[in-house]
Amino acid sequence: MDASLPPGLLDALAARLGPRGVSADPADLVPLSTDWRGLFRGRAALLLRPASTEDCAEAVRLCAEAGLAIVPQGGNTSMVGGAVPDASGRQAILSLVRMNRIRALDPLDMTMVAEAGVVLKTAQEAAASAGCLFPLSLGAEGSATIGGVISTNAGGNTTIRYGTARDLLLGLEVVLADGSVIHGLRRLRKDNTGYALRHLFAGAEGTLGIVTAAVLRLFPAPRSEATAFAAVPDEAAALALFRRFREADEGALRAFEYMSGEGVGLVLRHIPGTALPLAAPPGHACLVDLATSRRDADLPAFLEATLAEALAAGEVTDAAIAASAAQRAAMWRLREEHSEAQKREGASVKNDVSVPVSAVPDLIRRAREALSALVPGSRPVAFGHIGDGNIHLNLVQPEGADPAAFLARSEEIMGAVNAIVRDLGGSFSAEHGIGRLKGAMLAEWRGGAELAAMRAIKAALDPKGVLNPGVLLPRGDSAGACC
Ligand code: FAD
Ligand code: 2HG
Ligand code: ZN
Repeated sequence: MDASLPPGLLDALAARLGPRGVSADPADLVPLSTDWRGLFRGRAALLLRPASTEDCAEAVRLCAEAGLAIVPQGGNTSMVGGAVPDASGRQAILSLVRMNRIRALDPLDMTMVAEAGVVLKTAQEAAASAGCLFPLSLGAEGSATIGGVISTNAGGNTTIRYGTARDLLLGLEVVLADGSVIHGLRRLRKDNTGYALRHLFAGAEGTLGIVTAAVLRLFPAPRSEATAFAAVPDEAAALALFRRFREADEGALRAFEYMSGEGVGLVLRHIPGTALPLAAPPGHACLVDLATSRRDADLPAFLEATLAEALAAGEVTDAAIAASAAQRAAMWRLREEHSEAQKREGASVKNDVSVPVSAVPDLIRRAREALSALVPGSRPVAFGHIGDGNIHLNLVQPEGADPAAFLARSEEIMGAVNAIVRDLGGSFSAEHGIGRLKGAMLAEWRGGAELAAMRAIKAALDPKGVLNPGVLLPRGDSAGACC
């Protein structure tokens, strides 16, 4: 146990949360104190694991009273170090993993009430078993939690059709920084009763409150699906292909993802069991994913006909259509394993940026040139949600280079991409958020009245600075002096 813990706090927490609810054991604390990318290695004072909203509220109240800061954590898959403590040893991790019940699911209301610790994939499966769809989907869905995806307003692969996590949120239960609870689990489609507080907590990264449960929107389950992996000549052709499908049947498009040849190559090299469904490695590729709940739809025929048109127009050079669910899953693996493959290749610097959709080809071309000139021998890997204008413009270290020396240039690398993004009217963080990584960028890009409004909201809801200090708002911007 850390000697700097306020006297009596551990006993009070243990009395309330029980033996499974509190740990000061380094074997529990250490793995949860490092982020998925290995960029932030913190030191936690305690691990709190409440099993109910009431216990969570009481734990927050006790910590706030004792002046111990709290870092909410779900699956710890944050790409920006938002869910890990700093190195002070004076922050407690509050993990929601024991709050993992689906409280209700109503196929007529088309809603699900899920606790914050429910894993995203479990939520998808629960919806499917009731003949419904919970559409949020991302590579980390086997670990990411409902509380985490709401708190980061996660996007992922289906945003073009269903929006981000915020768009899927009807109601929210939240523990505030003083331990009081907003009981907002309303299953209403229409509810104009004052400020839409749920939208404030979505994307707040645990700095305004702790999400304990949510009412999520469901959709009809698809009756027909069709997926293709297509080689395209360049980024402009990828966008033209996206436009072609959108114009042909926007309602059928579930996902449309872009991958550069470099990224696909890394997946094939590092991820066992992956294989290219095309005759030759593509310079650029798209994954086209269609789904509908219509009874009369023949999506495979529509996919084939539209790809044939694209082939004739020179937008596609080769394509494979999945003939089974296994083939569809194999095509998706080529996309979803991009992050893991890059991790196995060595150090990489990530740029999760967005620009107006029309500017994507310009963004990728200019960033590739700038990055190759900045770090000779490095490998730009562009991939992502092209239909949202959200491209992950990652830079993988030169082969054989020292990872630490390469990562030491992160700011310079992110700065080079951000300069282009700014010129194109884009955003420096499209879906991963701010976390501990991008607070300075937030101050630079959203300064003035926008940042002042954010500070005012933080000061109003968390005057002592108990919740996730050092995350989202840069240090010095938290209202209180908790840590
Ligand atoms: P954590 O990482 O545990 O936490 C994320 C943030 O939310 C932290 O600031 C944390 O303090 C806060 N938080 C967590 N739970 C709560 C809660 N209950 N109440 C209040 N605050 C809370 N993101 C995308 O948007 N799109 C993608 O396509 C995508 N793909 C990914 C692929 C991989 C392989 C990985 C590792 C990550 C990916 N991410 C993606 C990033 C990540 O944001 C998401 O995985 C997810 O939203 C995080 O959920 P989590 O439960 O792991 O949250
Ligand atoms: C994705 O779209 C995620 O796969 C992760 O947002 C992106 O690893 C990354 O940079
Ligand atoms: Zn993404």
